[in-house]
Amino acid sequence: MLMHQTMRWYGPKDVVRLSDIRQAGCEGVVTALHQIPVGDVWPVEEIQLRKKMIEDAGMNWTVIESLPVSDDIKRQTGNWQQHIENYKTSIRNLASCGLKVITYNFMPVLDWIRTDVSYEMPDGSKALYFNRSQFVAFDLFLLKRPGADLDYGPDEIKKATATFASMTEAEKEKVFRNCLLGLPGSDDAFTPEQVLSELKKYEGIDEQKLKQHLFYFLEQVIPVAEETGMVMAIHPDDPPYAVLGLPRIMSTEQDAADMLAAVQSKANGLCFCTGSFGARKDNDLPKMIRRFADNIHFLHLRNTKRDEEGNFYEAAHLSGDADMYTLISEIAAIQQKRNISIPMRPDHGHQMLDDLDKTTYPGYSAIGRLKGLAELRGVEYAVQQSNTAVTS
Ligand code: DNO
Repeated sequence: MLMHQTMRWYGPKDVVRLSDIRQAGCEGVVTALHQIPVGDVWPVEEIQLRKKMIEDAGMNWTVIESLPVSDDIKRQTGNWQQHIENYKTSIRNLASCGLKVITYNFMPVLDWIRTDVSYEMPDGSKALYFNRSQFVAFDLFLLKRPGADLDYGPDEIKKATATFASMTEAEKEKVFRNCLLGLPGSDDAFTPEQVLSELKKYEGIDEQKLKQHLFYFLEQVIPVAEETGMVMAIHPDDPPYAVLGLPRIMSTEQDAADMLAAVQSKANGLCFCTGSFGARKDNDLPKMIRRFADNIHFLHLRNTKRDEEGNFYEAAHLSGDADMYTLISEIAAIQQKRNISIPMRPDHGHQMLDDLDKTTYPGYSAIGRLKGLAELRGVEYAVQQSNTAVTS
């Protein structure tokens, strides 16, 4: 039994077409109704419409990425109770259309963060990159977040000061823009004031409180998921630690264990992102896959290359710090034990070949992901064949 191979599709406006994804060998796509404001209900008609588009292209849609959780729910402010009710309705609507897995995250304000979305690799292809020192410089000198200096040690501040001094105005502007790409809700550029006001809304919410809010949310929605046959899959923090003074609570093995213990149900699960968890050296990925075997409902397979300074870039899928062969062998064992095919997608890909001239969502060009998928598929096939050889 092989993983269910998919790619993310951003909807009809995506430059990558459904036919491209199909030709890459995918059986399905994962997508979301990005046009619906966060917090609102996803109506059945719109879900059906999207589903038909995908089926007409010869693929299926079983995984949602993402049904977003509003910052109001994360903070328990404003319309949060209504948003939870709406979330439950959306789960019911999605289930009634035959969908199976809901991906979401509980990161405050920002989703993923990179300082560079076109980091040139030695062969001329481009990758996503997180430069720790540039990020600290962004926080201290571009955003000028009050109290930021208390979050970093003297060495780090010294290094960021030197980094900042060496940056041109154009570089500063680029880093500022890149760091805020994961700030959802608008295509317009954000001003430092706007960002600071979003951060301020989290004042008084520490890790423990944010965890309580996550657990409350799960207590509310997991019974609905159970009732309707849906499963929930939380995406880990990216990068996996606190940023900009915001708490982050899905970064480590312990975080995942706490969440699964808080609401015990098969429907309460993980989107196991090897790239996000893998950006931390202390996350033992094969061990985590074994430990959370029954609650992994979706896989993002990606590799990162870390250095001692806290920088990392997104390496090719089979390079980097994670041993993809071992990870896929662990996944194959879970699939066999659970007798299921877990949905996966090659997460991100390098911008390369003809895609260098196209503008796609950072990390989501067609050819780089196709290459990643082809490599991952090859590894899985080999793992499968050698397992069969051993058991026959
Ligand atoms: C980045 C993605 C994330 C992910 C969300 C899930 O490329 O992996 O944006 O979709 O965090 O809610």
